[in-house]
Amino acid sequence: MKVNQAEFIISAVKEEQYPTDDLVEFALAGRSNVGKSSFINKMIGRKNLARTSSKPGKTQTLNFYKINDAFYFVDVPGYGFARVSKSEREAWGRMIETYLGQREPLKMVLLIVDLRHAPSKDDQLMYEWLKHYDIPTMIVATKADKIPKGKHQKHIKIVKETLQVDKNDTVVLFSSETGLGKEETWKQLSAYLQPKE
Ligand SMILES: Nc1nc2c(ncn2[C@@H]2O[C@H](COP(=O)(O)OP(=O)(O)OP(=O)(O)O)[C@@H](O)[C@H]2O)c(=O)[nH]1
Ligand SMILES: [Mg+2]
Repeated sequence: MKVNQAEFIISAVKEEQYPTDDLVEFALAGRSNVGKSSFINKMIGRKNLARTSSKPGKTQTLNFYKINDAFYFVDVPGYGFARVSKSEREAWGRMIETYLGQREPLKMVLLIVDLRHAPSKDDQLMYEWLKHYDIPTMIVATKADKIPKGKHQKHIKIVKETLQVDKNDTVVLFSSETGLGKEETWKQLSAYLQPKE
């Protein structure tokens, strides 16, 4: 996939703010600080269009990035960030459920997990939730550059077993540092980007 154009469109917290041009959307979900925003930047070849931070909790709103005037990446705030109040967590839950559960242009959720560690309880709950609502999901195991190549498959196996990944769901090994997995991910996404008949 050649990305010629990428622009930030809006930070949304409620439905009225979502884009209305009816383009396909791919959402990035995952634990806070796992590398969702970095994933977007690597995929589109831009250093810092999606804001990243070494401190968790950087992305707090649904951030819509329009790519090639053809589709959106939607950066979803991460979960599992300890320093938030109960009411903030509830507001987060409502925002995410409304978007992921009801958004018609949303074609696929990319659940980003950290290849170094077994998926957390929250990762498991998120995957189960996505499966329960029949939302097409792909697993992206990122930060692969932090694990020696010889151990990649062992870690992928732990990811698959811990999440009990459906055999029809793709699991991609990824690194926002090296670009590993970028082409494979584009291949998966391009299935949803065929021109309309
Ligand atoms: N080595 C390495 N570091 C990464 C990778 N992806 C992300 N990081 C680092 O992890 C930290 C968090 O990355 P972000 O992309 O901001 O994470 P996020 O999931 O968007 O975080 P929130 O917005 O807080 O939910 C940053 O310091 C990144 O540089 C990767 O593939 N390899
Ligand atoms: Mg982020």
